[in-house]
Amino acid sequence: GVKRITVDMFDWGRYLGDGDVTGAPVSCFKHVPMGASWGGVSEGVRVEVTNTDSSLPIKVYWIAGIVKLAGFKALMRYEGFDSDSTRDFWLNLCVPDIHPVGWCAAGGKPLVPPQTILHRFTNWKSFLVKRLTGSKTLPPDFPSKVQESLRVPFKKQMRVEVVDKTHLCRTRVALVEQVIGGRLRLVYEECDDGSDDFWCHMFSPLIHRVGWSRSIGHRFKRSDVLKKLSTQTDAPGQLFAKVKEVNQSGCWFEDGMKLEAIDPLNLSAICVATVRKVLADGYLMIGIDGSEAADGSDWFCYHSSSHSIFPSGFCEINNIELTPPRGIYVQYLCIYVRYLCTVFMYLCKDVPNHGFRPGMKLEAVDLMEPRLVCVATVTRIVHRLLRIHFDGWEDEYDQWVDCQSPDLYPVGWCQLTGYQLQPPAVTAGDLQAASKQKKKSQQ
Ligand code: MLZ
Repeated sequence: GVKRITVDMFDWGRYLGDGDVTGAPVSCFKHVPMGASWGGVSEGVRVEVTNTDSSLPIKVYWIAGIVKLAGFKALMRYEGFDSDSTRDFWLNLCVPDIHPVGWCAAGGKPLVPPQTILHRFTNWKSFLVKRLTGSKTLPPDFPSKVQESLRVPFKKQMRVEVVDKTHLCRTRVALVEQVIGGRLRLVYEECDDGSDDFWCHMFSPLIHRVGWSRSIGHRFKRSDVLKKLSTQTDAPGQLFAKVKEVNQSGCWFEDGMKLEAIDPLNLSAICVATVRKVLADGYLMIGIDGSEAADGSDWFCYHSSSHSIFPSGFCEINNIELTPPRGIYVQYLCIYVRYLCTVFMYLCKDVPNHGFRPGMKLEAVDLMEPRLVCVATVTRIVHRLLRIHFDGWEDEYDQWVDCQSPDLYPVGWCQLTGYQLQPPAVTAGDLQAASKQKKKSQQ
């Protein structure tokens, strides 16, 4: 069985250790702070950081180089330690007080060698000149760029339309109650105690400007709130993620067409599904075969360009277990299948050079409980589709997620934004092993 253990502070550094485990690079995540401008950060880059290996009564700095990168976090080694790794330390490169080389000199800050290696050299100045010549550092505006990229345009009290988590087929108006690192806590309107909330990223396909449902013909729960508070405003349309424009002339989706879709209620499964209703602007209402409520209350909306729907045959071609429809056998319409394949083969080819590799660690939202951002691993990659495993949890919790999902974050994102990170679940087996280990080390 899996049990959740509360850990005060999860330590990514210790978890990654000094082995081969890697974190997915920040450049894999275009929606995160610095995601589009991480290019210059690599192993070997030198920065000026607080020197914690000093007994001086004032704050002093020293130069350190990146030994290994894992998301926002870097394993650092003070200059002068060379191949000695005993004082290596992990650092989040986007937290304040990390500076490009030259910052101390420019601002008159003391650059003092660590005490442990003070005896190794006599002329530290010439040592530094020799070491730093030709080495790389961060761009001078790195810290200000980080601050700028942490800004979020969504504000508290803004109104949005969001999927109704109890009726996926419709949306409701909700108010932004909290903003952390681009993730929004939304509270449905007409919910007085604030308990009926929903977490999602500001670029999530589940949120829209107020008025969106009506404009495309999506079901909507009207709220009977008569008067908006003067503090509340509709979030401006340009804040929301844009969908691809689609050309609906000629062959297009029609009611009854079959396809394969990630089950929104069980993201570890790709299922046989049916187009139930074609809405405007390229949106589709989809039903998972065999699990549909008679009134259509479990249909859900995917845009036709969504990377969570696939042509019939996608799973077979890619050796993914397809969840067949529950209930009676359904005869599929081959003529549609062929047509859909043509449309989708084009979409499937649209595989960005995302950079994810199996085994990479990251911080991922558990979309079944979207408040939770968890320690996770990429375990499979099918074109642009990633299988995300939550460390310590059984495989049935796994989720299929598109490589550009705004619900995936690099190692260190929670620390950077102040979001709480869910550590790996600890199993009874782990605990036994840990206690054996402890006994062994005490002997
Ligand atoms: N309520 C659930 C949460 C599971 C979260 C898993 N995240 C990967 C439980 O505690 O079992």
